Formats: sequence, C-alpha cells, structure tokens
Amino acid sequence: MFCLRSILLLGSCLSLACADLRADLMAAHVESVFSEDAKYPNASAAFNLRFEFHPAAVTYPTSEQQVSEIVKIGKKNNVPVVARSGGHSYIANGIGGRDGSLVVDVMHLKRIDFNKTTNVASVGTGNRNGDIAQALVALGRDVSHGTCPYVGLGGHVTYGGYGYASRIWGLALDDIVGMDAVLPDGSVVKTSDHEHQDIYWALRGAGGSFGIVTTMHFRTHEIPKAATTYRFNWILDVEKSISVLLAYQNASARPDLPNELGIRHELRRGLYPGTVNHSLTGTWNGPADQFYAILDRFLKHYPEPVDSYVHNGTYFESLIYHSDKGTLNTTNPDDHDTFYAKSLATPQDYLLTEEAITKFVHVVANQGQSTTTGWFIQIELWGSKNSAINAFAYNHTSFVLRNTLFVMQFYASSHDKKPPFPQEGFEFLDNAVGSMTSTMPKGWEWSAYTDYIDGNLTTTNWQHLYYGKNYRRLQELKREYDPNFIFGKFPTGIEL
Ligand code: ABL
Repeated sequence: MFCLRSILLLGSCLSLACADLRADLMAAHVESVFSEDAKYPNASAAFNLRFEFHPAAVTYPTSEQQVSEIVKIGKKNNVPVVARSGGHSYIANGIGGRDGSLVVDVMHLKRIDFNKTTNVASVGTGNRNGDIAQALVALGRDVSHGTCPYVGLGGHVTYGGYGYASRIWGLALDDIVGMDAVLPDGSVVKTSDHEHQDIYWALRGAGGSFGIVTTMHFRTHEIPKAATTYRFNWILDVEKSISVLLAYQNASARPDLPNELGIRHELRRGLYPGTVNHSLTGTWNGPADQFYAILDRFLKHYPEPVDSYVHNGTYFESLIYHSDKGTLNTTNPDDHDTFYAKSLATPQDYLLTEEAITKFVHVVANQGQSTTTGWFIQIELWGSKNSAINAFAYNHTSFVLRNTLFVMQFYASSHDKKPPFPQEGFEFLDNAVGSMTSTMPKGWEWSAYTDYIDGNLTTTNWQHLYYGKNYRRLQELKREYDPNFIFGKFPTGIEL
C-alpha cells in the first residue's frame, strides 16, 4: 500500500510498518503517540527548535517491564529505539537525532526511594535535576548534578553531570553505584561493579548507545553545612578581558584551590562596542568566613566589579539561585529555545597560551558584538589536579574527561529563541572555539563534553573529542551488545 499520507509522513514511517508498530504497542498496552495523533506535534517537539525530527512513535511506559516490551517491539519492527528523559539534548537526540525512531519517554518512571541504612537513593530516570535535589535535600543529602532543574537525569548522568559540587563529589555519574537498564535485546538487568560490569562501564559515559536506564542508584552525600552563593560582574575592554581570563586560568590551575569552590567565568556581549561583559559566579560550599580569602585569589587580579551579589546561606538556596527559575519545581512545561552550542575541554597540564586567549577575546569582542544571536560562554572549572572529577583514571568509566582544567560551553540562541537560527551564529561560535584550537601549539590536545553535544562536530574527529582513548573499547562493546543499532543511531552515537 502506498498512499498520499505515507508520502507526507516519509521519515516518520511507512504505513505498513507503522500499522505493525501500532498494533504491537497496543497489544502491549503501551501509551503511544503516532504521527496522525493530535498529541504528536507536542510529543515529538525538540527542546532545541533548530531540530525538527519525526519519530515513528513516542511511547510512555509505566514500568521497566514496559520499556523492555517496547525495545523488543522496536527490534521486531526494525525501528531504532531511543530514550528520552527530560528531552533537553542540545541536538535532539532524545527524539532520535533523526527521523523514524521509536521514542521511549520515561517520564512516568518517577520513583525516588532512599535507603536510610546505606544512604543510597534509587531514582527513576523520569526525574530531573530539580526533582532529585528537592527530594534529597529535604533529607539533608544530595548527589552531584547540574544547575538546570528541568534537565532529565537519563542523559545528564549517563553523559557526565557537572555542577558546583563536582570538585568535591565528582560528576553525577561518579555518584552512581548501580543502574537498572534495558539492553538492546530487551533484557532487564541490574548493572554495577558486580553485575554486567561491561555494560555498567559503557552506560557511564555513552549511555544512549547501550541501554535505556530506568533506575539509577546513587550514593548520596551530606549537604554542606553552609553555602555562599556569589556573582561578580564586569564590563571590560579587550586588554582587560585578556588579563582577567589569564588570571582566572592561573588561579584555577593551582592544585591547592579548595574543592569546596564551585566556580565559572562567564562572558557575554559587551554593553559597549569594544567591550565584553564578564562574570564570576558559583558557590563556595565551605565555611562562610573563608569565602573572601578564597575568592580573593581571583578577585585581586580583576578590577572593581560593576556590581555583585554575595549571599551566605544554605546549600538549597544556592541551588535555587543558580536554577535561574526561582524554584526547583519542574511541574510547568519548560521553555523552548533555538540554539547552537559547543564545548571545549582544556587539559589541566597544558594551559591556554596568552596568544590563544588574545585571539579568543578578539572574536568575542568583535563577532560577539555584531552577531544577532543572544549568547553566553561559560568557563567551568573542572580541575585542577585535586578535583574529585580528576581523581579517576580515564578508563574508570567510559566517560573520558579526567584530566580537565576547564570545560568551556559556547551557546548562542536566535534573537527571539525561535527558528531560524542564523548562519552567522554558527560562524561566531565556530570561530570562538577555532581561535583557540588553531592557535595552541602542536601537542596541546583538546576534548569536548558529551552533555554539551554538538552535532556539527560529527564532520570532524568527534569520536576522539568526545570519547578519547575509550572509544575503541566502546566500539568493541557495541559490536558485542548492539551490532544492529537498536540503540544509539543518533549523531555522536558509538559506531562499529
Ligand atoms: C548549562 O549547561 C548551563 O549550566 C546553564 O547555565 C545554562 O543556562 C544551560 N546549560 C543552557 O541550556 C543558561 C540559562 O538558560 C540562561 O538564561 C542564562 O543566561 C545562562 O545560563 C547563563 O547564566
């Protein structure tokens, strides 16, 4: 059968295959949305409106068992399966990163159980950063996680998970002690250091290529007794911009910088031509009376800020402040955006040269001024040597960044956050990254961060940038567990 409808829906699925898929999902009593359903436009919309893909169906399982059935149905019908947790993948990998995927939205897997004896939290992947933080902080505990409350745990954790406590606790994936997952053959397994170790290793760094995680088991930490939340702002000319970035790097690279300091340096469009706006922001999770002594290691090299905010308060207040939303509650729908983002991870044992920083600042002061996009660049401190993130060998998990000083995130939105995204926006960010990567001496090696995934990197050596020396083993495991690509058919997924 070939009808007009199937032509129009090309890319979602051809009618015969679709009919089978629908019948199978109905027989399994799985809540599903297909392209002809009224709910489809919403159900299939990406957070980043730069991408528009047409999934074969979007499913909403209510149990791990249903996830397993959906995976088996996808396999039987030859439709690649992809998990969506919060749906914030920068390149829409949560809806498959291409047309025709069977999306498994885990939003109903919302359980959060806390074991008071072991302090282990078992958390369904339908939860988001804000949900887990609210539940755990009420118990005086938390895990390492990022600042954005709406970001779902599935992708955030299996591809890293940086936050202001990461220098003390490690990344979110370092707080994992086990993951329950559905594998490409539909089997439901518990993975940990003791069971299915290979998959466990692969899930912590390249999750989407190997399984659908349904429950994450986290060790939890007592929350810091006090937290100082801060932001300092400057408007600086090119010369001063270069000098503060050099100072930021020098102060950051010192191995005696206490891990209780969470910090990032932000750049934005300068208020006046020829300037760049700068901020230092983050959380000091140590005793309040030590805050200025630590921050002065940075501030003494910066001019007087134009304004600042410093609040000695609680850990929870700090999460709220950095959420940008005034609340960690995730019940309202999140806003969409139309954006391009990239990352650059710098090695801690080879600092950016003054020449590289100078070229970067020129791009930011010039193109950053003329672009129509709204943008920010965040230079997160992951290192240095004594940071908990860097306490592990590169192959402890498949997540490879274990020798990083900074992860820089470059993010530009179209002027009204709606499509289209302008070509000059791509050029601006590519130049901002390229200004450094093309200037640094030979022998300096950079990487990129999977949680700030950039689809345009697929035209370069993304395998090396994202997975480094772990890529080969990931490929071996892919060959063993999923040679037919039930999972991970999206851009930047592990290839054979
Ligand atoms: C991230 O990874 C950052 O940690 C957030 O700060 C960032 O949020 C998101 N991703 C973006 O997807 C943005 C806010 O959405 C903006 O409103 C804000 O201007 C920006 O951070 C800088 O603080």
